[in-house]
Amino acid sequence: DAGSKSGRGALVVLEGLDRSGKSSQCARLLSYLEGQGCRAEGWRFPDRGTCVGQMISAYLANESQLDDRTIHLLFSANRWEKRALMESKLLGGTTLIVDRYSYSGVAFSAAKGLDIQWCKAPDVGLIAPDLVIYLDVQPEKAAERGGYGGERYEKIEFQKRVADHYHSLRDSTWKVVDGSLPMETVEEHLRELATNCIQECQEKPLTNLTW
Ligand code: 2DT
Ligand code: MG
Repeated sequence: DAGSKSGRGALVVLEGLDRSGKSSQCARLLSYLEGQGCRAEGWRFPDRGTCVGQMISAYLANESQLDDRTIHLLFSANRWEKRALMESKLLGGTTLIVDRYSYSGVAFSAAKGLDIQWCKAPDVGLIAPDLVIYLDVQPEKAAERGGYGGERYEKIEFQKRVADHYHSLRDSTWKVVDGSLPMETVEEHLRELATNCIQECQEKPLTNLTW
């Protein structure tokens, strides 16, 4: 019974290319955890509901143009504006299942040619995830899945460069799950990974992202 004790919640992040199945799996994982009596919320970045998020959303829809570094900093600011709420939720015992985080920030901007260290810097001090699940799907396979929605970045050549950068960001908190497996199999893996993580981090203090 994950999360029934009084410890803090876990910060669980799902990462992967567009059409890798993140959003569906986040929703499935969330309803599973809730069904287990675990206090959990689903979050996503960019959070398009804030003022900064609306600027990001217009940029992604090609309704506005922004300099590459400017949009990078807006994505980071969009996480910073949620940091305090994130911390209070986690300390209050709520687990957060988050669809994209700082790794998307770095991988997508670095795929444009920006310096990786420069890309990482503004996210130093955000809350470090307890678990990062990378849904691994070949860019070609992801593109086949009903195509892309037409937002900026939803192009196969670009997604291939993003995949390379994701690869170089992997560290010990990452678990790579084969996202081309049947949806139910992926779901099973995620349930197990998340449940273990929630149990293990209850007594651990929150830490900050240092890269
Ligand atoms: P969604 O399709 O998941 O809404 O993402 N992105 C996302 C960045 O370039 N930097 C970031 O920091 C984040 C969180 C990935 C919209 C697109 O925004 C990209 C896809
Ligand atoms: Mg998208």
